[in-house]
Amino acid sequence: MKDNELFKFLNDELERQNNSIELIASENFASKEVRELCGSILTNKYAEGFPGKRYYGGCVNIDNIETRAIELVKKLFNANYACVQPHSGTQANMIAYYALLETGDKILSLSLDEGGHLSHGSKVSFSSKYYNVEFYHLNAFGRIDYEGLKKKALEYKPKLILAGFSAYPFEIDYKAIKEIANEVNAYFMVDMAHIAGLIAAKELNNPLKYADIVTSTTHKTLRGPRGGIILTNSEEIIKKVNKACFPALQGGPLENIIAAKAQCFYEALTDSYKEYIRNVKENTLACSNEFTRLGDINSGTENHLFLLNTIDSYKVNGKDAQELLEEIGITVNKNMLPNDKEKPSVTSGIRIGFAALTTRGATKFDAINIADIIHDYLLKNISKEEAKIRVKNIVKNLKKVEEI
Ligand code: DSN
Repeated sequence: MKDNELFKFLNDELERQNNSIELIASENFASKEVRELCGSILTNKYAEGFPGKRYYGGCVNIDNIETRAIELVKKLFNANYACVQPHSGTQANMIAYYALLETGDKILSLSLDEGGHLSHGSKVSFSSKYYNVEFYHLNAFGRIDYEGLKKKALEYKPKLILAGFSAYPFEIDYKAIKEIANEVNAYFMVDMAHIAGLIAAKELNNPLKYADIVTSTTHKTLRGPRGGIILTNSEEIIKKVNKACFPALQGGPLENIIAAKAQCFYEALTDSYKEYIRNVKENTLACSNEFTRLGDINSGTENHLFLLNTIDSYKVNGKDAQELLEEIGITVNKNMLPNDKEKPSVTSGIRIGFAALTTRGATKFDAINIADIIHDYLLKNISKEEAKIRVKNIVKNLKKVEEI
């Protein structure tokens, strides 16, 4: 029997997704096949353990599914070993730390307000409670200060150096960080959650060449179900990771989600996915360039996202910009800028990404048009009504979310 109230909310959300311009850089629209597997009968099965070593009977099909996911993700990222059970990106990071570190060990990472992630040592996260975290910084151009990172590493002697960010628009020099990690005898970990799709499509460098351990989500640019993965080329590390995953930190794996992960890895190996990722990059760059042409201050981009400084461009803080844009059907998130003077709940800018909208077929002309609408509306050059009409004119040509 259906809870009609609940299903009404589901339909409302479908309508919201179909009728708005989704620019949150960490979101995407999963394929019908991914969604079908998420909602499949696989959710019925307990399968604590790993393929061939389960604590329950009846796991023959589940073993085939999880093995398929492992094989596909290894092929996609050219990795020797994979764990596909982490429930999310934060869980994947927790499992990676637990596998490699002791409580109180030192981590060197980039702080949240410079583009890092909560689970990389923010004071409100478990990561700063169980580990000693020190941060490296960006330079005046908003890029990683590798010299500063090296200085910090030599002074601080971390056991793990972490790269991979949630609001960093540029390529990362993995080789440089690995050399620093080697000098201080630290593990080198990369959280590639945001850029996994670009790496899969070979549009950004693959960290597996240098990192000891790589974590990711599967639902951002990778366009799969919500979930996490861990990759490594070291047999010793994968053994520790699997033990940390189960039984230390997680219970029964979500095999419906693992099947959907396998489907997303399968999709990401296709030529059409590679073309999609090239379009994501092209759209993101076109939008950022248009803001620059209009005189609006933004970070520029080499991947699927960029930061727009709304306070200096329009005298509107990030929180207000997010709210104003939501009123006209454009969804973004407020985001700290490097050296932001505002609190995380206010911020001086927004983060813009094109992974989701490109899945719906948006072109670089749409991306340019969107920059123009945001510019005109936040500068109050046009009314709310006019902005809404311009948004609708873009949305009406996009693919329906349920048809992806
Ligand atoms: N919340 C994600 C993001 O928006 O980047 C990271 O976990």
